[in-house]
Amino acid sequence: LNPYSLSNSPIKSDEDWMRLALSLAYYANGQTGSNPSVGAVIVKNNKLVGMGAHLKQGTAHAEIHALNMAGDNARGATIYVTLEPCCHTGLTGPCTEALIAAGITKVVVALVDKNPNVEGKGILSLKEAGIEVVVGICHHVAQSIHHEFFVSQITKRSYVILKTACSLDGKLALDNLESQWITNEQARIDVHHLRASVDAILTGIGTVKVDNPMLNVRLDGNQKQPARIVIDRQGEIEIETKIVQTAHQFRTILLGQYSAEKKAKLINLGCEVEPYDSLKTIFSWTLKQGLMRVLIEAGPRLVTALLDDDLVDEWVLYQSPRVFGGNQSIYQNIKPSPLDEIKRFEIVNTELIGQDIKILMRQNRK
Ligand code: AOF
Ligand code: ZN
Repeated sequence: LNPYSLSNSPIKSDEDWMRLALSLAYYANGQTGSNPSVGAVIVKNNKLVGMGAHLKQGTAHAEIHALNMAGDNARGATIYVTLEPCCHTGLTGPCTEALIAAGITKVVVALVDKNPNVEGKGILSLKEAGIEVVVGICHHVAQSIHHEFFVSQITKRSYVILKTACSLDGKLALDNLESQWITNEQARIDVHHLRASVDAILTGIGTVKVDNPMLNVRLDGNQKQPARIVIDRQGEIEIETKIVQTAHQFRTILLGQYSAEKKAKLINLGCEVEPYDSLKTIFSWTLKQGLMRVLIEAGPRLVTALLDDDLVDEWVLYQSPRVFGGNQSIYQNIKPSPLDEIKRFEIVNTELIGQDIKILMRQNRK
């Protein structure tokens, strides 16, 4: 959802300025680890005097960049921010104090921050300093840009995106495992765009054994590669697999128990080795690692376990209009639900990619 739209009036409204802040946030989305890619714009006498975006976790927040650009012009000016300014010290200091010190007189915010360290307290401290605060301008667009951040603040773990590709009858392959590709070439390119938008891709040892995948992004001009995570509880991964052999090139995390000798070999090849505890703990660990969006590309066992544990926040389903027959289902036996607890996703978008259908779905977590 690109918020950018041109205003044709020389007198800009609060919505116009907020849309500019949202554009900055939109274009920095996906590069800020577990932080939101906040955008900020400073305006004085209907003139743009400063702007900024949070570009990378651990570096300055959007407001600070905008204040630095505005300099003395910040005194008596209005700032438009896509998210409530923070009032705590995390990896950086509180933005509220910087805004107060710079003499900002009005703060327009799209959304209240869901981070429990902030959540309304930023707005309160601005008001206490005599600053006028307006909340809720363009909040729908802001919600969509900061969606993954908000969900991860509620669940206290990474935002989990499940990707599945199957035939009409829910199969991932023919019984003789002959068809390597379920979906068409265009849909496969689409998956690379999906990969490029996440911080990590997680799979199970079963998939590594069967497919020997690279799990990287193969698109022209792509700079950012997601980390690759393999659940390998019994420490079975073979040294010769592509994932291990390319661990120096792409961040690779193996979760499992290994003999001291094998562990040393894996680390020497560039792998990180961590113990496996449970699916839930993996995703709280990944969030702490700054891996906010985790994409799951895995086989029936892991897919089923994720659904059973209600860990799927978003589901991207590619379906080919062919009937494979046989037994290679993309699920195992998912736990039966009582009628009133049936898991339900909201369809956000459907798209025809060649002759495959792509359905984007989300859980409604509030
Ligand atoms: C803002 N402006 O541009 C961002 C905010 O560890 P820190 O210091 O970077 O703080 C991260 C938290 O700050 C993050 O969880 C969220 O609540 C807020 N992000 N706040 O005022 C910004 N990126
Ligand atoms: Zn801040």
